[in-house]
Amino acid sequence: MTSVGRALAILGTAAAIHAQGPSEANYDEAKVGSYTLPDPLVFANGQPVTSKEQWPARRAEILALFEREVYGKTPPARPIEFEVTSRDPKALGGAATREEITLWITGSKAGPPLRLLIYKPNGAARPGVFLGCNFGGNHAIDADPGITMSKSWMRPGKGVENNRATEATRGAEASRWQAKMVVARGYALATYYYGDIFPDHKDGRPDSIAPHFGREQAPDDWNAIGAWAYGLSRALDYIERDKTLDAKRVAVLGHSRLGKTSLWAGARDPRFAMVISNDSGEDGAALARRNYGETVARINTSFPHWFDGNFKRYNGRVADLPVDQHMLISLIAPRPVYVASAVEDRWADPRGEFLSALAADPVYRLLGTGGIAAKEMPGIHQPVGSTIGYHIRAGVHDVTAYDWERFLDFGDRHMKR
Ligand code: GTR
Repeated sequence: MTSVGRALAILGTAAAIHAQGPSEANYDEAKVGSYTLPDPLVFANGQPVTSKEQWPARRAEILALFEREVYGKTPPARPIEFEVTSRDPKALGGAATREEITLWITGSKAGPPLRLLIYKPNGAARPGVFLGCNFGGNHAIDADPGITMSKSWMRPGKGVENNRATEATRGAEASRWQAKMVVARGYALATYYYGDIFPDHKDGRPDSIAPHFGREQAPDDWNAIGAWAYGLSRALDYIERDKTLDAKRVAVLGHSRLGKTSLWAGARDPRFAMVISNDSGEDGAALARRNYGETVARINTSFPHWFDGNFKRYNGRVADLPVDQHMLISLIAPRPVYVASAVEDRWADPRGEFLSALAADPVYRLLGTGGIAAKEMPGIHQPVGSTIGYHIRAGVHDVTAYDWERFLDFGDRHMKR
């Protein structure tokens, strides 16, 4: 190898390490160590939960722990106001009707608005909906030139200049949204830009919806993930008002930090009929106690604005957490939940995502569902599950057509009218 070739190879390795996260992370299964998970089916006072009638009381305990120690407390919902700002009945080559709706979600028109984009399949009567936040602005989810460009603050990235999206980002995330596939399968697709609700940087809070709820920032106050999830519930309020959509069949989904968000939204708001986590990793689907990939200390350092103040107390002390992420999945029971991983997404700990889904199985069984219906982590492209679905696919941290096909199949199984 020439010296230039060697230098490039080294650079390539450095880039690969960066993509996976900082080098202090453990990627050695032999070094994961042992851990004991808190039991979702034992009350705080040590009494076991033995019947499904007892579950709501235990569920309330677990929800309160996640609110206090992890994601922060969400203020009570305020009524929405909205305005439909555009409508095109011949979108996506005539397959869908595209609508844009501005929602005010802070109880007045003072706070930052949420701009919802919906594609409704033409010819489908009251379709179910796949709803999730997007990373790049609504205009990035499809090349459709009729989508309004986001003017909100954006993290640096390709086609983003001075923290604003440029035309170059139109359709940039189309492969992650598969709008045509979703409507062809008879579902509506609804999404909003997460940065509208809480700009995703450590100083984003003053420009978020949070100050409009008038609370001082207490250690258990909500933060970015709580606010993004609140937006999902308000989008569901709107879907309930739109009688052309079936609000009883809404799947909430998200990728990565937005997968953490969809799990939290689905855990809090039982109106979501189904919940999907894609590559949500640390403090999403993956077990926090498993020392593999990203850690609690790392995430709280990189993203201090995602979780509440109390959560920082668990940096380097995960064994002291009164919850782990299988209990977050348990909060969704008995509603269907789907967890998706990718082999090369080691930072998110694919095995930890599976084991968390598996550890929620006893709750799903107690509530009379089929649970995960698997004992071992399946191989690549071998989806498993009954009421808890799981797959691991080849490739990197992303949302792909393969993932969407599985989500839609799962939707067909559980959200058929
Ligand atoms: C990473 C973060 C992950 C995941 C990811 C993403 O940097 O460490 O927890 O959320 O970002 O959202 O893409």
